[in-house]
Amino acid sequence: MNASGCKCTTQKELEELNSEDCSANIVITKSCTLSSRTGNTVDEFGKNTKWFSEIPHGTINSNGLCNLGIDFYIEYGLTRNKHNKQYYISVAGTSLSEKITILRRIVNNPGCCDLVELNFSCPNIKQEDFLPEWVVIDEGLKKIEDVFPNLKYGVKLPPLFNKYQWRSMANVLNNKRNIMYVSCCNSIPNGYFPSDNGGVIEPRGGFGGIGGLYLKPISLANVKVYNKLLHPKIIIYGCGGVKTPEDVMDFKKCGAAGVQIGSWLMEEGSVADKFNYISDNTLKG
Ligand code: RRO
Repeated sequence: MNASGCKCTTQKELEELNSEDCSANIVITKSCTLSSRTGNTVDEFGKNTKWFSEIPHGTINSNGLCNLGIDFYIEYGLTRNKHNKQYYISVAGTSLSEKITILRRIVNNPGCCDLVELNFSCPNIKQEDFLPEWVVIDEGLKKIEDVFPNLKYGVKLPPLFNKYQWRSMANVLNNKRNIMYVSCCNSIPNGYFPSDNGGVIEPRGGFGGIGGLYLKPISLANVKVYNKLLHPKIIIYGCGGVKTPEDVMDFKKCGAAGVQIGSWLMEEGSVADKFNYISDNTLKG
């Protein structure tokens, strides 16, 4: 499947992923909010900004949750030609209460998606709190399971870096009833890469989420540890720097059931060709 945020915001992008000619078996949307927003893609004067850049071994972005709003992603899910593919809606919102409102719309439109992915780890919007990630996720998932006892979901996890953090997060996730999968990991927050004139991206002073090869060993470590710590019913997807069949194998060796392809989709070239190259050259199982 694609990683949420990469070539999955507009109807045209979703159609490409969802096309019969593309071997992605799951299509996931850009993380959405209740209403559409331009995020950091437009500055205060209405001019388009450079919010994404390739850097030597990966990417940096400060998209800021630019998306078409939940109603668009519901409508797309209800009207798309299924082509035997699953369709997941990634839900962010800018607060827990907004997440709940978005989820209510999803629940009120049965069949609009196969699963939701909850994104608690957007690196590019204003932090409302400074609590550890597992505390925020625990509070969020408890509330969501309370309000929607039958809603199954996946969670996009932030990259974590030591045993204490991993154990704390695993403990939170293992205590949830409706979690189906985790995706490891979202981009590394607040990287910076200089250009001749400030950073290579414009919003937030040039600071943004780092993806691609920089992320790969970090994601592999997260996948490997969670494979030990998480209840086996929780599927683990690897996400970070996947560009070759060997990358997929590396994630599988660490215990991933599948991968999400992110930064690579942002490079030149057809999204379908990239998925087809990976699936034609990767052993199944
Ligand atoms: O929109 C973004 O800036 C963004 C999001 Br929501 C996310 O989860 N990860 C990322 O790298 N960028």
